[in-house]
Amino acid sequence: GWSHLERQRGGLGKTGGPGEKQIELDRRLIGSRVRLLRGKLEQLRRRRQVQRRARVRREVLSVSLVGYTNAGKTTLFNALTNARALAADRLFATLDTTTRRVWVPDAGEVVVSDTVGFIRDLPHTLVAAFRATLEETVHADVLLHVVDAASPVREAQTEQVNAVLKEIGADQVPQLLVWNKIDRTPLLPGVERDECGSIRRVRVSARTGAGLEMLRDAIAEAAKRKGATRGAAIDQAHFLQTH
Ligand SMILES: Nc1nc2c(ncn2[C@@H]2O[C@H](COP(=O)(O)OP(=O)(O)OP(=O)(O)O)[C@@H](O)[C@H]2O)c(=O)[nH]1
Ligand SMILES: [Mg+2]
Repeated sequence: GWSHLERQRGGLGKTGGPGEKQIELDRRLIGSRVRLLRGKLEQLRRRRQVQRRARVRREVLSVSLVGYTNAGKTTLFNALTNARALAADRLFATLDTTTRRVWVPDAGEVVVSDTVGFIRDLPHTLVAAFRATLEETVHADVLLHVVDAASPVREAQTEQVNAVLKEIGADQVPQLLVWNKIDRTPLLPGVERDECGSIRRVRVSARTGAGLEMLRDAIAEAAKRKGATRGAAIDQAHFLQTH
């Protein structure tokens, strides 16, 4: 309340009148209140963000496009999501993460993110800025690692990207290799699986659209796997509660 106003009245001030003192005191009180509220609001905002992210992670598959710069991530992002993000034949055409929700048949809603490209020997000052934009990558359910299949150094670029992923702690996120730009190679669109039947690589052309249906199917498969894991986690929780 403002009862302190009464107590302060009576001319305690040596310089200036009592009113001036009072204004100063009020300012301090209001200042600390504002600081407290700001802190609380910030706390709430963070909590909301965390909850939203958890919700997003639980209910929809999140897919991040990663890869060497100029591999065609943004072109593929646009092709998959019907977005119109800037794709250009220059280094670092994309400087921040862009996210779109898309509906994939058999998978439901999927959140797809385009990210900045990786490059060899990135200047240290840039590394920090890039790390921040790539932070979300760590939380993705699946990484689509886009490779320029027409590049003579595609293997080295792939390794480079994997090294950066490891650096940012995203090397444990399930990865799907996407060999892009096959229109500039003799390669045909297709899906390659490992001994366990898991999809290892999809060959596509983001430009012509070749292989994109297979890529969508691959994403749907990943979504089903996530759903299965989620089901298992729920069973586990139920088991722990009732026994
Ligand atoms: N021929 C061919 N060119 C492609 C294909 N996909 C992308 N490109 C071209 O490759 C260049 C780079 O494409 P982007 O989509 O901007 O590449 P990015 O990986 O997003 O690049 P950064 O954002 O700089 O990391 C552009 O000129 C695209 O038109 C493809 O499938 N075939
Ligand atoms: Mg881009």
